[in-house]
Amino acid sequence: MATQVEARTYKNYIDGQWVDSTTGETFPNINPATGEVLGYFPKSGKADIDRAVAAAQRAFARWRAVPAPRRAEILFRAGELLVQRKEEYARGMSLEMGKVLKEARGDVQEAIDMTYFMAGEGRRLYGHTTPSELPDKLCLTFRMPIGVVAAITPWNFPMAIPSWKLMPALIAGNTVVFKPSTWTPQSAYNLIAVLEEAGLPPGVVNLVFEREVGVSQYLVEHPGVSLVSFTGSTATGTAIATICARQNKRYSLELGGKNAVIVLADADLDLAMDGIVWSAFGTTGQRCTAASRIIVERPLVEEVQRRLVERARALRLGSGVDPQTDVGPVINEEQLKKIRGYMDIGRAEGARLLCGGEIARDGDLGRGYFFQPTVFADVRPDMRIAQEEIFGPVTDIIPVDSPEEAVRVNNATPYGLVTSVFTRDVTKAMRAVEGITTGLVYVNAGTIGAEVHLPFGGTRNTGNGHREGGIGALDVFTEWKTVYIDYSGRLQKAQIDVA
Ligand code: UN1
Repeated sequence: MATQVEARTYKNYIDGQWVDSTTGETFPNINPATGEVLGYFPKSGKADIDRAVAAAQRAFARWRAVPAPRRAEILFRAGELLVQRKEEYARGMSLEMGKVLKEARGDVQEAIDMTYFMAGEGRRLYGHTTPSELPDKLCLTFRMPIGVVAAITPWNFPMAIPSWKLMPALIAGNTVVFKPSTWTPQSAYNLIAVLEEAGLPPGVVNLVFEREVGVSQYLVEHPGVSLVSFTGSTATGTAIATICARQNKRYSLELGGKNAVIVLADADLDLAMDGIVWSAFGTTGQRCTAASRIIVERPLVEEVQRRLVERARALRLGSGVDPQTDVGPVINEEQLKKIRGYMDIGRAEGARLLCGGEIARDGDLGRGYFFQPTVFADVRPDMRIAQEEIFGPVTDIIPVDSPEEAVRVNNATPYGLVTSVFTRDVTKAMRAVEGITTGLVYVNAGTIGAEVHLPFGGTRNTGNGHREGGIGALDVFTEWKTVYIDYSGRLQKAQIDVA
């Protein structure tokens, strides 16, 4: 029998020190597959936020003065440490979050990719030089850091999403107060431990765990915070935007999705089915990129339904660290209940449940939060199950009569993150790409699979128009300084001295 290791108690990281929270209280980190306690993390209060923000403010003056290529060296070292510890960190993530090990490795890999990518930016951070309208005058731009960034992140990508915020913030010379989801604190701890070990100076990144919404709100409202970067629900994002707007504070939001796979009548169905299964049930549907709508041209509807039910029923539920598992648990009881609630909503709206629909309780599954992979058929585009983000292993089949209708239905939700389209016809593919109004489009691939060096984000309620990833991420974490240098020796007036 395996010996039960006593769960360790972790600390906040403020001003380069691992410290207890001022409340003295902790919360347990729970394995959603088994209910086992993996560790205890501090419950922080407003005083901890004050200390973290003050440390970040002090560090800002020093950090912004470090040349960006030097800042990059620290990020490169952090990337190397993540490579060395990929397996250990992936396992820890799988235990606390539930995603299967190979996906947890992908999550750590995404953080590695982002760390190296942004480290590379340390020797670029390009601005512009451009001619002046006047002689003997030089015009150029520099990127400036903004100040203290509050990074508030969700549990579904416990290391990748924090890296999307921290790495561009840091390379640009900002300092950070990081408030990770309390459902996945271990991965946040691991990421910060690596940055510390890589040589990040005290105060540049501060990590505060908390469980009270009021404490997060206090961080958002804190006058010492200049930018809030948030990934999570649209409701919380809107609340953050409202606070920030009142304070004229910068904010960047990455919110929900109601993504679709479009299957046109000429699609390679074997390929499409692989894409659908991965996109609908990968990460137990808990991705903002998950495909919770399958929009199918009518001639293929019966066949897609039949194959999808067969594939969904064959998926093995279990702990993410078990190599036999295809689909892990959902994160917690609240999510489980929310997903369960959508079953009644879907049925009441007239959708037909083809498979799943229940909390899974067989054997050991009863110890955790498992939901059966679920497929609804006969779904109309305006049903709530086709409009609202469910964030679980649930997908809808929506029949349509033409590629044009498929694109119209795809675009008609409050969200706009990802669409994928399966077709063998390049003209149909390009027409769809043109007509689709989501921030990401895939042709002949699922809705999952964004790479860090390209812009990531969505239209409509999916965000506020910003993009993470790619060099565009730097636009969120920097402001432009435009400099005019006049070496004419006389006072030249733009727009006036035109003749
Ligand atoms: C998210 O679901 O919040 O493309 C991020 C993907 C991943 C990122 C997902 N690379 O699904």
